[in-house]
Amino acid sequence: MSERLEDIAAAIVADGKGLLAADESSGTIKKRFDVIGVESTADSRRDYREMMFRAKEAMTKYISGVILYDETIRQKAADGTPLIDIIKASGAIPGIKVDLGAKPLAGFPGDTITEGLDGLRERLAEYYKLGARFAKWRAVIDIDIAKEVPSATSIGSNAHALARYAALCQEAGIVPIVEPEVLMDGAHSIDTCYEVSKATLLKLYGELYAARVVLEGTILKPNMVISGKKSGKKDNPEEVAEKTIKLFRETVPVAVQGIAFLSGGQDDEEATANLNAINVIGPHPWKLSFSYGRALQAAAQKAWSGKASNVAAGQAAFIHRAHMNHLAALGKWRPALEKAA
Ligand code: 5MM
Repeated sequence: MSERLEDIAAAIVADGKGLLAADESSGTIKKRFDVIGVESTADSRRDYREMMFRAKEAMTKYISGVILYDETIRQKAADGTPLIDIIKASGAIPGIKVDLGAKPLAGFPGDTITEGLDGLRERLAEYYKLGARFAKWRAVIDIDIAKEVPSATSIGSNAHALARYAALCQEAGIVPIVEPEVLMDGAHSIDTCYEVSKATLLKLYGELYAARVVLEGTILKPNMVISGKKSGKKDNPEEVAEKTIKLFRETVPVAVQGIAFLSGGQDDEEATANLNAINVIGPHPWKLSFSYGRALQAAAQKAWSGKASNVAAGQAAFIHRAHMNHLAALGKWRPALEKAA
């Protein structure tokens, strides 16, 4: 495939395709495995991810690329085949999480700053040799208005780090997935989410411009505009779609190659319904697709539950969610398709 950044980015958001975010760090995957009663070991993590990467229908028809964690990009399948080769053989593009996590921002209680810029140039060169053609960096912006979270300093520092990361990626021939996640964990309203997301994206694109990042060779991985979980409010997909698109029209340059949403803790079907509603009100200047972690994997984890005898069931659950999100990326999903399956 072409090595041009623009072409790689375009392939990531090819019609009806999206990313599988399988880049849970060891701490996060342990939490996921705890829920299904599976011990998190190098082998269990390998078996679980191999199960997904070998789900042929999902990987060839619905998934354009996989975001990997450092351990996974170096791991071999049970039969000795490097996992990255299984991904490539299906036609999907391997990607890599390169941030080193969100840490408390000194002087700003409740805010975080994502770290990992030191030595990033060298790490990117190694990941390129290993076969990664895109990368991901996640900035985490929490909302707690009473505590003045997020601060302008947090938004500014995270946007600056994202821009430095993106420039280093492009220098290395790697497409940066730029993920400024405004969390949906708080008690805030959908309109507060819109305001904070707007301040974040405006700052982000200012920093990307200043860092001379070529937007055509980038993908934005944003949150949707949605009420905080603790607000107790479930927004209807049409409202989420209308407010999310309004936000992007006001902040995201048309030059950006594509937008691939995170699911952020939405239920599986909710994440699909919202993505579908967003595409139904198109056409839009960008492709709008998915880069889901939890919303693509939760059902598969449950069906698998760590048993070799459940691999086919785990793959079926993963294929189903990937298929539903493929349809949503095209604006062709219907609730009845869930029940039919
Ligand atoms: C898959 O989870 C990713 C890694 O999380 P940690 O660094 O906390 O282990 C995460 O960045 C993910 O790629 C995005 O948040 C999207 O995942 P969701 O589950 O929100 O769709």
